[in-house]
Amino acid sequence: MNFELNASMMCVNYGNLEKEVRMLSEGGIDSFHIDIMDGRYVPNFAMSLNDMAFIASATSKPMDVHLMIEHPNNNIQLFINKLRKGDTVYIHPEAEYHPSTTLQKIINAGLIPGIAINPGTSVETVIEMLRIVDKVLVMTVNPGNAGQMYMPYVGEKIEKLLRLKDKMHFKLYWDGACSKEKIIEFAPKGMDGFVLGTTLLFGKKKPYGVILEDIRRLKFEDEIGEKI
Ligand code: S6P
Ligand code: MG
Repeated sequence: MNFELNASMMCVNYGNLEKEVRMLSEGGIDSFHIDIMDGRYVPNFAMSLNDMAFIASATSKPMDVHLMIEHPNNNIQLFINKLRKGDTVYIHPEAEYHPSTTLQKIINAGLIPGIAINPGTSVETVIEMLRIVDKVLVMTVNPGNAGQMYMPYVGEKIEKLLRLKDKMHFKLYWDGACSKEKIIEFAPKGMDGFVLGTTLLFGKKKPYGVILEDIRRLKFEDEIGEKI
């Protein structure tokens, strides 16, 4: 089964960031998920520009930048300047007056445009943006912190987005409380990737490579119940 695994870098050991990046890279992670916060849009300050720039300099794998900041249009160029082709920038549409303008800046810079959808945000309010983004990040927890509870009501919205993704040409990613059970349930339905944090990847006393390999070897069932 084909899906990406992204490491939530706000969960790593900052005492040894370079080694963490190397171990994740060698362990087979697909991209580095960078949670940028401003203390206003969300009640936290997880990572910022310099953390992102250092991680980008320490690996050739893609950055997956999740901007949880108010009015990203005001500062988007700072991030764009430090990213490379193939990197993704997600904005939260409700944090911006004109989200399509900000997305256009991301597109013009040759980066991959994405939107992040909060648990309380409905598909209907972002439908036009689905036409212009390449990626959608579904928040399955309230944004701001790692180690939070999965919001079960988000499941129905994910099903809705899965039905739209081929027609509207976007890829769908999971962010928050991602467990093996959720990957087993949603990967076969067409989810393109999962952000891994404290639930599945960090603080487990097992090498990252072993955990990532275990996830890729999970057994999935297709619609007719056969192991694939
Ligand atoms: C939350 C952030 C996420 C978390 C990730 C952590 O605001 O966007 O990327 O870092 O969800 O994973 P977990 O398994 O600790 O919930
Ligand atoms: Mg995130």
